[in-house]
Amino acid sequence: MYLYNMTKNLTNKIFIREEDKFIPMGHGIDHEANNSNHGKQQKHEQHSQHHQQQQQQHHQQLPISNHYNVNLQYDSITPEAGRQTKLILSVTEQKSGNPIREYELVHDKLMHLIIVNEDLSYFAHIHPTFEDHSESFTIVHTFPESGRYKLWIDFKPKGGNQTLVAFRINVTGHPIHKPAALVHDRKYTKESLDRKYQISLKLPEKLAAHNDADIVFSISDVEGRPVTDLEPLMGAGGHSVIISSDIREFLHVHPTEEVDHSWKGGPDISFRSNFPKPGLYKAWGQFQHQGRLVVADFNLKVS
Ligand SMILES: [Cu+2]
Repeated sequence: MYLYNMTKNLTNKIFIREEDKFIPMGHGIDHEANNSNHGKQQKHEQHSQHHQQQQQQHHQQLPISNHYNVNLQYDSITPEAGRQTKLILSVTEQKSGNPIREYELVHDKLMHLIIVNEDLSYFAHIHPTFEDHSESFTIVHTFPESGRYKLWIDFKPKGGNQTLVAFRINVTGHPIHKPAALVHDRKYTKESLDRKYQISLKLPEKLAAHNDADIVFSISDVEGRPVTDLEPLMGAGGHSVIISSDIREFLHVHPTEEVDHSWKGGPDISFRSNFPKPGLYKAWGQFQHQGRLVVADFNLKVS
């Protein structure tokens, strides 16, 4: 089902952008509060390079009446690399066209926004803010390079269905991003982006599409000592987002185990995933330790 955005240009500076595709829950993503297969998810942000995740679950296709339209507007009209772009997101009930003004928390946030570029070399997970008495969420974001980006927005209207919507946008300016194809590098131990941790990924012997697979992130310090006092991130032991190399499939994965606020854990955090099709994917794992966000990414091949 395709949504589209209208141009509602009140100031001549705000322009509603093309929409991509409405993704019914259960198609590539899943979110559900009480799915036995996942526990939680988390999200976090880091400045200048945000990362976050969510979880995936299995959902039924929603009745059409419960679908929503989402408008993405941005200011300036042409997002430019290295410059702040204000993103404005508003949600309306598809049938009535009424704006949605109340939302439920999903993983501790009212709305999650994940941004990647075309080759998945850039990843951000940020949380637009909802102003009281407002009809829209806003966030200011700076795209690092020009090129094509894809945005996924995840939210749950009060009493409604958790919804994931994707948009594509083009960013102009410099530097110009030079896309590099994702490769199956078989590197399953990496340093975190801040180089303070070592993260290993343990995979089943065979990752096959349409089968549940437990993927396990194991977090150690730089000397290889296992970290056993990870903290909850977005109400979970960690978060993982997995996106296919063609940037069509998006999985929000939550750990298989739930945690409360006093939780300390690690070094292993397990996520149950179900890949919708064979191919190459990139997986980001996000964790929190001593108040710091720990992020690493891996490339996975699914047969
Ligand atoms: Cu989020």
